[in-house]
Amino acid sequence: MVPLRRMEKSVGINRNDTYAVSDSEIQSFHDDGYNYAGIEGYIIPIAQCIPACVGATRLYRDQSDSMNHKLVVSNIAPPNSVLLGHVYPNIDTDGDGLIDGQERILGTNVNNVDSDGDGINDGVEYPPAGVPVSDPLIPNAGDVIFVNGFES
Ligand SMILES: [Ca+2]
Ligand SMILES: [Ca+2]
Ligand SMILES: [Ca+2]
Repeated sequence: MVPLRRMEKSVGINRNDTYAVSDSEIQSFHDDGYNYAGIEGYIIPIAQCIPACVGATRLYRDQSDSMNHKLVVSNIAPPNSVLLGHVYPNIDTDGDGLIDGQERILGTNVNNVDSDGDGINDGVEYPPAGVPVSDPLIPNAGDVIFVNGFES
């Protein structure tokens, strides 16, 4: 996963946005007057989804308005757009706190809240944000990576 970075540029009372996924894009937009504004989310790089990531959709930067770019989630390229990468819909089939796309990347089961059957839910072992506490695919207490969130 790579960070999707928003960049903004004030033009009078308006604010224009664009989005960058690489250092070279950030530099190029910065040279054009945009300033870094923060991470909007994480996307799967283009090269990791060839030929396709199951269930993922393409994310494009629509540049039809040269100043104010929009994000478009579609498998059909809009005119004047640049493919940034791939995204998964915010769907958590088994309700364990990890969206289906993240479970596919981790190798855990999208239809089972506890893939390794050790009594601890996938989303607890590998929280969507923060530090993983144990391996959601190894069903032993001995697989603990961090105890109470701290390195033991
Ligand atoms: Ca899930
Ligand atoms: Ca699961
Ligand atoms: Ca488990």
